[in-house]
Amino acid sequence: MRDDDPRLPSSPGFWRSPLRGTWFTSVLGLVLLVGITVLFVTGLVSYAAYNPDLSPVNDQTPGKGILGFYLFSWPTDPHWLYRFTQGLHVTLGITLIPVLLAKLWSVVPRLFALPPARSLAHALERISLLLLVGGGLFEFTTGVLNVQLDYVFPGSFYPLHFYGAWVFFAAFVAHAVLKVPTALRAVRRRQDERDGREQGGRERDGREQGGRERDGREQGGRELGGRELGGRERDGRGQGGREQGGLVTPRPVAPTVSRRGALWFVGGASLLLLATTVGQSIGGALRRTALLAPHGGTDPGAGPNGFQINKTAAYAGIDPRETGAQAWRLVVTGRGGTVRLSRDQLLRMPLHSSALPIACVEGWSTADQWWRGVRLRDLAALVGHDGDPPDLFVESLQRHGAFRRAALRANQVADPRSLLALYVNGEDLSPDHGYPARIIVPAAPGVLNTKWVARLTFGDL
Ligand SMILES: Nc1nc2c(c(=O)[nH]1)N[C@H]1C(S)=C(S)[C@@H](COP(=O)(O)O)O[C@H]1N2
Ligand SMILES: [Mo]
Repeated sequence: MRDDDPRLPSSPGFWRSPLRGTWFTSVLGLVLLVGITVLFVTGLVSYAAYNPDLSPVNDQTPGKGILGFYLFSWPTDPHWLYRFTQGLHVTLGITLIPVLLAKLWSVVPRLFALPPARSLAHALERISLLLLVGGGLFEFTTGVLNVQLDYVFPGSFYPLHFYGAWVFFAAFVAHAVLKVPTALRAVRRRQDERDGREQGGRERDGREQGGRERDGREQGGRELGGRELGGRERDGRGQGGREQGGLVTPRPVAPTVSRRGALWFVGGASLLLLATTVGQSIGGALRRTALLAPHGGTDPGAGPNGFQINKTAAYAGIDPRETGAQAWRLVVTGRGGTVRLSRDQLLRMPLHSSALPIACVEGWSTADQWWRGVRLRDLAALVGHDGDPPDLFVESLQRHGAFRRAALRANQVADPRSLLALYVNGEDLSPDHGYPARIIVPAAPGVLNTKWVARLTFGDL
């Protein structure tokens, strides 16, 4: 079996699109360089925002070990912080899907190239490519499935996505170190050519020869308009297919679209995804444009409680009899002892208002809502923590489900905007938004805003 038999994908002649080449791959690669770096950083930040180092219940990736070295105290300012970082993470991730796919398509001949390894160094390079391609597909797939299908990996999305991110990003950095110089050169050279062409006005002539086959060698290094390809070595060393790192086909079929046109197509697909996603993070009237948003189809209704609902009371198994005035008591514990408070007793405490959003890990968020309730630090003071409140462990009436408990950090408890909310937008909380009482904390991820709160324990986490 010869590796130049064009019937086999391992042969450069098997891949015949004239679009492939260093310039096309480089443009996509540079977009991904920036985009994936932002995804990695916002992803790590999202993980830190859960306070996983604070309490086992927040720690969705218990075996992370040194990968959690960077964890830090999530701030409470600006109050839209998580709304921004996670909206960016999810929206950007979805928007980059066409770029990722186009990039993989543009280098697919290299992925099939044989022999699998010519040397130890080559073997290592190909293993890193496997981690890169596999890791990239894995991260994008798990991310999209989690957002769209609502926790298809029960309890295990976080470790998968988190470990996957580290593996993927390590391979990504290695790849970038090797390829960025080439990519920058390819893109810059293309700019030189464009400048030269404008001056010389030689575009017309060049174009007439475009796509016409003179010999395989020349063709390999040629672009549709007959212009020289970005990655073509100036000194003319090597053959078309080789000098391009095997990207340029030695047997091009007639082009149906220019490289530039193909890029516009990829960019257009990205913009379409962006336009049908971003509304979920902006909210307001734009919510309705978020056709791809996971909860895009459900209408939260109108009125004060008419903003997005994640899990309904029915879904969480909250029995209305447990939340009534007779049955429900908030149990607050601290170093000074335990108090049990009815909703009426809470309403007689000093009430405060805060304008804060709900921002879910899935990327959607609400505009600021007006919450009214008792400050968490006032509740801490009630059970012996005056002045300097400690960490807080919150438990819901809910009996099953990952988000029925959460731990808040001392800085979150101390913030005067952090409330045990009883009202929203001037009305009692609706059952679905957590009646009789829920947590709301500035800048925090939605998971920390526990609904149907039953018990607060200050200190000793
Ligand atoms: N008890 C309980 N509280 C919870 C949840 C839950 O499943 N159970 N989900 C959390 C998540 S993931 C989010 S994004 C917010 C959503 O709040 P909302 O439904 O009022 O918009 O509630 C949080 N509080
Ligand atoms: Mo959420």
